[in-house]
Amino acid sequence: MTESEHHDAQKGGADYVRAMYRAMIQARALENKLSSLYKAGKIVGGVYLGKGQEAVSAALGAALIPGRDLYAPLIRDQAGRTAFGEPLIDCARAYLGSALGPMRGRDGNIHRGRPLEGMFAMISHLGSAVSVVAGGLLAKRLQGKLAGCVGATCVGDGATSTGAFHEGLNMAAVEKLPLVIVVANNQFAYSTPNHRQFACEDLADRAKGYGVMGHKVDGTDFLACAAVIGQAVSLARSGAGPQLVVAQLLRLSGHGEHDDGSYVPDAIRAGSYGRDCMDVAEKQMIEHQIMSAEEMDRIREQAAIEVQAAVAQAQQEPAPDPYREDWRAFGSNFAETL
Ligand SMILES: Cc1ncc(C[n+]2csc(CCOP(=O)(O)OP(=O)(O)O)c2C)c(N)n1
Repeated sequence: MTESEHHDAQKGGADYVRAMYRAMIQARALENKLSSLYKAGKIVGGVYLGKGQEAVSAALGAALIPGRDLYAPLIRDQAGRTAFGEPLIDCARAYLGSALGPMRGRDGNIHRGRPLEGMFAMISHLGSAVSVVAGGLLAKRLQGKLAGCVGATCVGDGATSTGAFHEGLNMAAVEKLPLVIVVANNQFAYSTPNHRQFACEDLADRAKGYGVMGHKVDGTDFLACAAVIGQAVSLARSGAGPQLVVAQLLRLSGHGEHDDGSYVPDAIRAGSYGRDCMDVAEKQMIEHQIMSAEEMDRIREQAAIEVQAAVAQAQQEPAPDPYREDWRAFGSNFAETL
């Protein structure tokens, strides 16, 4: 978001919500395309979708200020990445192995980032992003650059059982860092149901134990996500310390495209968390006169064109040449950019 849109995010305003929706549509269109490419055998490695989790993801990404804030997205955060400003071509290039991509063709899918712009490369080790963002915020404080900044990450319910989650959140609470953790509780950590993952009634109750503010939201409710997650980011930015948001939802895909998610009981799929946040978004925006059906159609058409262009471009780009590649993590000029 731009600075002026950010003021709007603080109020849960229309520009923020519209930015969320645009990012959700772009992410859904891109991921549908990636799923087709995967099924056609054109993608090496896994494909991970955020279907059903886009409202939560976009609410966080759109509330952050690129270039100022820190953001550590997870595998289901294409919508958040897009809302934070990641160009679609970064994703297409990473999945299709282009040497011109952010990971220079050396990582297949989601471990990409733009660290110099405040977006960390994704870490597969569950919970680790919490420690990384907390550390990034502490580093900003030591550099005298923390004022007005927020550091945010989205994790799954599985991450909440890890040591890194505990250590990072505890440290952030003690240091009163402006850390926002959004837990996308899709009720299964891969195939492990919540009752085999934690024994507390609600993960948001843990906030009290850490001495931080806790929030709950229905992650399928588009406007509720905008209000609750937007407010959590504003609270962190205004000095209220770490914020733990627990969003209840269901992923409408498998863990990855290799997984059919058959361990999710039909009764849960048929329940209220089985609804698609995209449908909810469209209904709510018409009801609240935020966007017309025609405008949504235009956004969808534009997204389809942009996705097609990004994928077509990445498909014709070269793969890395192992004999000529510079294998250093950030390339030879990284030190000069610090
Ligand atoms: C520290 C750690 N332990 C185990 C794994 C293996 N692993 C990969 S995904 C996953 C489950 C993730 O669950 P969750 O975060 O709830 O996300 P979901 O796939 O359900 O959306 C596990 C256990 C890992 N990546 N990191």
